Amino acid sequence: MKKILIANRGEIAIRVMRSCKEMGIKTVAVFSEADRNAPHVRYADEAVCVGPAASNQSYLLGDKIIQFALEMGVDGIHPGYGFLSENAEFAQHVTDAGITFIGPKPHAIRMMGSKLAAKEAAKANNIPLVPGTEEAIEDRDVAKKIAEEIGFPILIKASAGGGGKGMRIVETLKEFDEQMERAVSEAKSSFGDGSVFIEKYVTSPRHIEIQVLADTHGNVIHLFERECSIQRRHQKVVEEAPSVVLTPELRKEMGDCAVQVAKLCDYVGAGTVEFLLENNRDFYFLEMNTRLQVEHPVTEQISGVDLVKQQILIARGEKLKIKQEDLKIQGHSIELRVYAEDAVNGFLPSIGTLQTYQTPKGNGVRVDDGFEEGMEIPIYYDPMIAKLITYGSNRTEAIGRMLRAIDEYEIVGCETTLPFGRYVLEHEAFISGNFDTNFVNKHFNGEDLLIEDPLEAEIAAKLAVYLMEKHKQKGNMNEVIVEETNSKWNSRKWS
Ligand code: MV4
Repeated sequence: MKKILIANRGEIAIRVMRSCKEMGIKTVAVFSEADRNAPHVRYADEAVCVGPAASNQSYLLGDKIIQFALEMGVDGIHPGYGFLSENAEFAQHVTDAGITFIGPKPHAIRMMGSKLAAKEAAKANNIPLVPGTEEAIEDRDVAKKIAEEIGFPILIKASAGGGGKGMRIVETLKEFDEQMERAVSEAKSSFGDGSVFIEKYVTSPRHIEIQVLADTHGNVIHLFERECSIQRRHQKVVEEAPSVVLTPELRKEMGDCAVQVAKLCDYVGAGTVEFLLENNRDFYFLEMNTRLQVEHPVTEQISGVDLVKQQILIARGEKLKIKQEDLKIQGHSIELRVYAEDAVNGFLPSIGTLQTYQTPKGNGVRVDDGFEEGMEIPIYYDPMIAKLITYGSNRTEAIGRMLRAIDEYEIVGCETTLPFGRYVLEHEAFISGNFDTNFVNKHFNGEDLLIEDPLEAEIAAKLAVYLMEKHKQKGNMNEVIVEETNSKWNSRKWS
């Protein structure tokens, strides 16, 4: 493979090109009219404009991209994540054009794209699943009976969904019909497929995913887990590897399961198998993502493996040189996604021009970004500015480096998730590792970020709790405040 076209933009396009460059492979960037001056365009050896700003007129035009690839003598296409990365038809068209698709075969993409097909195959191989229906719901009354058997709350999921899209929680039988109707119509309009199924809603799990690599010779390995429980509206914000709760035994068990899932769809390339993990160590297979993921760098940091390089070697038909026994977790890595969003106001997009943009540097800090000072954040695409990744010999060191890097990061021109990241990494629940998928809802209020000084925040929180307790005892809040504030403030007995 001598020339690779990257059918993507931003940080991931640059990330892929970096590995290409290291391997002596030429790169071709594609870009929309909005990205004419973007860093990924300049980083590439050659670049071609595919169309107007809107994704469906540029980055999603698979056949047009393939046409350009043919004209430019490209022999491999890397899709990155998002856009065309999990489009089986695109993968097929690339192959039909005589170009290597750097990713799995169309049938694996298709099978894992259907959550029902994936679960059916997993079940046939004794992979643990969340209790639920095995087929698309045809009959509302049958479904209701099953829901009652499983026990509420239940989740309705779209078979063509994934990543939390088209998911609905049903708390009681009373809501069932209404939620089912909504789920089906949403699934139809969003995915063109109204098939839905039911699962028991696991209320406080951790979201753990396992990275796998599979070559074309039947060798499959896993590169341990990523802990991805810290999400808001099914968008991950903080990820880390390894997870603080996996024992070596559980890691092996989940890793073996992930390898089995990859084998049962004849997987090729880099993929991720998602699980829910309960407090009692029960785990369930959820779905498989048939692409390189946003958070792949934390796995690279702790395993020492360049995942993009491996994808390319595998696509060339080479045998995996890495053996499962050779892999060892080294240290700890954390990723914070830096979004152009205002966490104080419900994570609303906060676009603008990056008047100041200075990235942190130094020991154990990696920034994967696609922006530079003076650039405007385009409204057309995902508002992620950068991924801030830190590495340490242990978790404490990785956390310390992340907090230091957040302080060094200078962004003026839009709100970002950097202050939110600091809030998470300073939170007792995060530091102790005692958290689950409810972390953001349970522990975060936008207003928490308005208190700058952590000591001040701690004092305010403790005072509030103390005063509430007194209030309950005395019944008169004013009296409590005057009395207690006067007598206790200086002695800090409540701290
Ligand atoms: C679930 C679940 C609980 N029970 N399924 C979200 C992403 C997608 N891959 C699957 N997801 C979940 N599926 C059952 N049966 C919990 C999640 C989930 C989640 C749910 C609410 C709030 C945050 C979450 C973060 C990760 C996963």
